[in-house]
Amino acid sequence: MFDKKSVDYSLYLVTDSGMLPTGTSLYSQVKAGLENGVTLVQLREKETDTKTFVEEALKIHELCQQFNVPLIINDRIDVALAINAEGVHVGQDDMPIPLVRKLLGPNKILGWSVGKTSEVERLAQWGPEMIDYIGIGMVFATSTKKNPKKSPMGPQGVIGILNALETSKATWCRTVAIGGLHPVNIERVLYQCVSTSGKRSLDGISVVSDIMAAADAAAATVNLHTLLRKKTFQFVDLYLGNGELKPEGLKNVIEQVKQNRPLVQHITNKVHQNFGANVTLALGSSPIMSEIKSEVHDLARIPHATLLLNTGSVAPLDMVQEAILAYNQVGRPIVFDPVGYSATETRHVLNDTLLSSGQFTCIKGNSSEILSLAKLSVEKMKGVDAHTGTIDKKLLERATRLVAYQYKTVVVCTGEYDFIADGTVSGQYALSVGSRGKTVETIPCLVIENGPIEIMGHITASGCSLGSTIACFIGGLNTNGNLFEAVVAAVLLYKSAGKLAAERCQGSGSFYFQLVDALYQLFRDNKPETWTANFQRL
Ligand code: 3NM
Ligand code: MG
Repeated sequence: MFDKKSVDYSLYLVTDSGMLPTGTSLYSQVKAGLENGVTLVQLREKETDTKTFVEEALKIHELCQQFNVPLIINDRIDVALAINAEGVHVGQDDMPIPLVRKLLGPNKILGWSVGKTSEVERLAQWGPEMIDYIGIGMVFATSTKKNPKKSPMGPQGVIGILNALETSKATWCRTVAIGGLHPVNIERVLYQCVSTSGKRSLDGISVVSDIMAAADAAAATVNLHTLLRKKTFQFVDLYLGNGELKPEGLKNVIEQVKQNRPLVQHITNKVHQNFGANVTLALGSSPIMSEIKSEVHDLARIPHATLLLNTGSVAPLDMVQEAILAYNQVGRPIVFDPVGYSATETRHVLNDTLLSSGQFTCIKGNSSEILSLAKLSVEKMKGVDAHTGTIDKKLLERATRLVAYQYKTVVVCTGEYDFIADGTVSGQYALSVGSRGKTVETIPCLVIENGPIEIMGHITASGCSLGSTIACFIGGLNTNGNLFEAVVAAVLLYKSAGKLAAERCQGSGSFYFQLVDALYQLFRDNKPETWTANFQRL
């Protein structure tokens, strides 16, 4: 007997006969899926006439029953009732939900396509008798859905929907993500899409083309099934600890950088290019300021290659996205610096697009940028500079933690106080259950207090070059080197060098050169015990 309370939403196949490879059929593709781990099927045939639809539905229903898998019918409530399918899925422009439920009765599954938090509020008002699950989308751009009325929401949009379900107490409602999901991005989606409270993660993923258009649907399904059962996303070939810092850690980081001499590809703004290259050289590393799309995969494969992506002025979007893909594919680090995030609508959209294009190892921003990313900003940014109001340390700590947790990355928030939080949660993810106690409040976080270095603000690209420094240190680690340790070492060294340079300089011009000298010297000496910057755990 079918019980809708115990449905497994983890791998939800939605059909489309319009994309079948030659030699396959709707039936054969669905069968291959069911034999290899599909847990739920939706018949979604937009172009088929009613007679054929019913015939197909009967055959597919019989097939699904052999595997004890429920069959959902898209949109056609009449067809669902006629063949006694287990449920119906409708979109925002289809029959109103209360009417669908009235026709279906209480025991059938009713699914709804959702893209906005206001839609979540409505389903919460209807209560648990109405919607059983939602398809959250579209996550990424897809050519499967013709003329979509919405744009891709990215993993951060999915988190917004999960949060809305919690806020409106729709605890019964199950969730799957849909739209442009493929093995290249599924781990990242499952990893990042945890509600901010840590209590809820996706119950599954829904795919059309990844299985329906696959030449080998069985292999495609096995691949998806494996990703869903994996528990760890090792997105970078480093140790994703839990904020661990060993006594010799900082010194060790620099030793590794000296030995490995990382290649740091900078995709960065024009003002930063020259200074960033010199800072990189001062830290025993090799800069390359390449914005050539066709070489990113070759560069990413060079041992210890690391990408610094600074959005102050940007290379063509497709080039940058290819670079993100290239570094992600080979598990090499990406440091992201969202310069002027939310200063203008254009920058906001651009940075969000890039943030949803890959998994970043570290995000570094000034306090305004991190506050905006955390959606805790009180004022709109003026240009690309950090805000100048009074410093609310609790708010900055909260913002740093939030961004780290939501993007599952290490975040550096710079200013008079620097905050560093590690939201990578050891790369762990799980369906449904959220983060198993790892929350915004409990992830590792520390503050570095080194006093203001006022003259830093009188030269260009001093913040951007902290990005270069972090990239050199992360990139220089051995395989399984400690990511958090490298980021902390980079910020401490950079701040200490800034202090030293400020004492030695005579003005902003000589500060510029003194800063390179101080970085060179502190790196070469490698005596963290002499650095002026210190951290405190929070
Ligand atoms: N619904 P693919 S996106 C059927 O956003 C459907 O509601 C979407 O196809 C939504 O896995 C989508 O091939 C198509 O990208 C998903
Ligand atoms: Mg529809």
